[in-house]
Amino acid sequence: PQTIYRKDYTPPAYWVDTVEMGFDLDPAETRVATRMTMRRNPDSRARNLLLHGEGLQLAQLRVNGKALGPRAYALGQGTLEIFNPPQNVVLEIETVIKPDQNTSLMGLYVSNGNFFTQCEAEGFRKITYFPDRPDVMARYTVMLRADKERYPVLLSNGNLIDQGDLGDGRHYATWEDPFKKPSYLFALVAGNLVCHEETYRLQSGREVLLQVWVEEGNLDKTQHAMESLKNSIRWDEERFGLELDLDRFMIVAVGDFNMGAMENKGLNIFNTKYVLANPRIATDADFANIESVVGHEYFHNWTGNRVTCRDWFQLSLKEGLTVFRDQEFSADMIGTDTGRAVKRIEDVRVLRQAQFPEDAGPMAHPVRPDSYVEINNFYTVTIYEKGSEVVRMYQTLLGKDGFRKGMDLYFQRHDGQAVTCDDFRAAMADANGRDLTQFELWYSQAGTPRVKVETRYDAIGKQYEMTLSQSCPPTPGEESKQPFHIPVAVGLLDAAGRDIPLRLAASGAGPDAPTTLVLELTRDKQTFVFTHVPERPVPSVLRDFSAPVILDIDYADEELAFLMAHDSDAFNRWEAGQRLAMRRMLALTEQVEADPAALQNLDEPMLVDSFRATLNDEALDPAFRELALTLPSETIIAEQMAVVNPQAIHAVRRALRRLLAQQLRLDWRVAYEGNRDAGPYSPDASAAGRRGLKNLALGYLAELDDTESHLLAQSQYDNANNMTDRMAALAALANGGAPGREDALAGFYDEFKDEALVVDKWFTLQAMARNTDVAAVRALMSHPAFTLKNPNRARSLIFSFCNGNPPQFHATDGSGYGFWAESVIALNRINPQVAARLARSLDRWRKFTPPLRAMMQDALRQVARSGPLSKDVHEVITKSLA
Ligand code: LEU
Repeated sequence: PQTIYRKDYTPPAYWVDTVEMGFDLDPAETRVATRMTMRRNPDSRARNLLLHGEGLQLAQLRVNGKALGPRAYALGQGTLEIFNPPQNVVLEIETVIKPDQNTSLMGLYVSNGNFFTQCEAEGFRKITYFPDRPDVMARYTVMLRADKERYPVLLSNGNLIDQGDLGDGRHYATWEDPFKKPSYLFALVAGNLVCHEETYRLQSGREVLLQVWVEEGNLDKTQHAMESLKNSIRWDEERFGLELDLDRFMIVAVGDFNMGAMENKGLNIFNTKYVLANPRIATDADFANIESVVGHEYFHNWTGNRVTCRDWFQLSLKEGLTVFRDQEFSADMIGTDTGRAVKRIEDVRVLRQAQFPEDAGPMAHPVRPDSYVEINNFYTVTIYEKGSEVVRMYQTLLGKDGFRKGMDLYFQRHDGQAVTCDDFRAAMADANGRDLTQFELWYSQAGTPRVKVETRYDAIGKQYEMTLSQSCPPTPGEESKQPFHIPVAVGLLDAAGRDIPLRLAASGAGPDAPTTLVLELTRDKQTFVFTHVPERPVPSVLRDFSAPVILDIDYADEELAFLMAHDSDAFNRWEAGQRLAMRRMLALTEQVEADPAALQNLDEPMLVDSFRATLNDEALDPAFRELALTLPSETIIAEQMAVVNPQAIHAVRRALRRLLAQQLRLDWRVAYEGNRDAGPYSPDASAAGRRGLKNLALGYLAELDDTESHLLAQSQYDNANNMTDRMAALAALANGGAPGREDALAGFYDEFKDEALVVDKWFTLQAMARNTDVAAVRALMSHPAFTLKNPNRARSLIFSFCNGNPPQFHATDGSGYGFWAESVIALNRINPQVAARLARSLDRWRKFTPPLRAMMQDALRQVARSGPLSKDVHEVITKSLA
């Protein structure tokens, strides 16, 4: 497979102005007739017209009305090249495709008898030959023809301009998208669907039609998605002055989908997981995810669709920015300060859990990559979540108003264009009169920077010096790094825990000194001097996680406990507790590795006391307490270690959880009882926070695996009026030896066997349960409800096991790795994109203890040798082994 480089970008030889398409939809054989008007691009030196196409049968090819002779064009590997066409071209192409054999779920495919498309990044080429690149933008008119009874609903982008009967039991619908768009935003849906529709009045007074389309029987699960959509529309008007530009906006849910959702113009297509919800089937986390994904796709309408990417190296231009927007949206929906902090903590947890490891592993890449083999492999946490952090740093550096000015200028300059990350940065810089040249390194250098903090207090001069230095480890292809432009938000606490007003030596002392200052670290090492500091302070550094870096700072245990109790920055309060717990867990892991009996008389008074204080602090939001009382995950602990022994990490974390359960038993009980809600279910943040804390308490108590905890879990399971409480209770039962375990699992399946998303949960819960080993996973794979073909189902069992059950996946006999290799190989034949995601579960193999490392390497080699691999899997495995 060929590597594509960013530096090789050249503009297309031809622009496309209009595209007219006619689909004769049939699952076995669909005919696609396409007519495009094209004109030569004066800025290109290429003579030939290059189109992309994959897996197509070419039935017709005409240029300006004339069929092309065999020497006028060439069909290559995934391409169709037309030699020396005239200045203006009307290209007519007819292709034949087989949607019901398409298991890749890219291009046109069938799911449960209905037709759907997925074209980002390069799926349109599986429908017809086309210059399938995001800088080619055209106006589309699409006519769908299909059997009326089987496919009563026919949808595409934009506005419905015509529909009617074709007489022969078939009907048609014609859609016109008034906006020009790249091919990756094309979509069609055809089938037997029903919709929840509402009209909505925009701030301007214009009325728009909103629709959420689902399969029959799911209408009672659409309310939350609809509310989320209306909230998104309002939020984008208020926060960014961006209005919905269409008269109709549709969301369609599909059960077979590779990713979360897709922002096709006016016709968003969603994984059912991010649409369908009611209290019976969805958890608080599902409700929150739906809100954020609906927001994400809606916000793409401006950041992605109206202004799109010049090429796929710029993917983060739209994704990082849109994740930032959806994160801000979710935070604003909660509204309170702690609510915002809770959201921030959750987002940072994701970053540390998934992106930091990626940035330190074989697939590390910059937010704007320089090369790729398969673009699908670059829909990563780096592009999305780190990309969002990069966008957030503009806001931290420029302020909320400055950021808004930058956004306004970005749209003023680039509406209707396909642009680059540099264009975005230029808009931010120019709108604020700032030089953001060095900031570019966040886009071009991979790896997580480390920032080291050293301090000195001068009691006589009342000065406090803070020296910040930065470094960044090498990543594949980048040996040494230049210093980043890092915003470091800092506060100083006095002995009573109050914020000290901050004055920097360089700037004159104003009357109202702020209590948080953003220091700009731009060199390897810089010293900042605070004046008028009356006593030796405790520093609170990187408040609200102001940059995606690892902070090295030497705190005494007492200082961490102090920050946990007093920091006015809720993020750093949480962070202090995590640091304290991490420090203890790393020390204990080392001890266990030296002496397996080390955990026998475990006593951790400092940690237990600080947890008790947090747990019982009624002034703290329950949602915040839940996060503060959750120990860092095994993956996050592993990332801190030079050599990873998953069994030791698991043993330590588990022992600490048991210890906290034993020593705080009554406190957990009180928290459990105190956060029970009798009334009807509501997914709002405050109710969800109470449930979260209550269920955390249940989880800790379940560590005791005694009759009392079994009864508690069983009674919650039996009496729950919502899925959040049911799942928490079922997990508590499934992880231990409760007598009701098997009955509960069987009963749960029986009750929900017709709800695919709940069956997914059932598989996931078992995949992650403590005693589920590879043999148990294999047994679950032979359950009639299991299939590799449905991505959600494959993820629910296989991914959950490989990524979410470290002690079993890393079983010392290597069985987990053998299972992983088989699964990657099997999925590779069905769905390369999904297979390549799973292939990444061994990314960090070099970090493990030598026996595991060797077995992981074998498993990787086994996949490498297994026969023809998709580009997707090949790239991941090759880079892993390199
Ligand atoms: N653009 C989509 C998103 O919103 C991803 C696509 C590949 C389905 O993240």
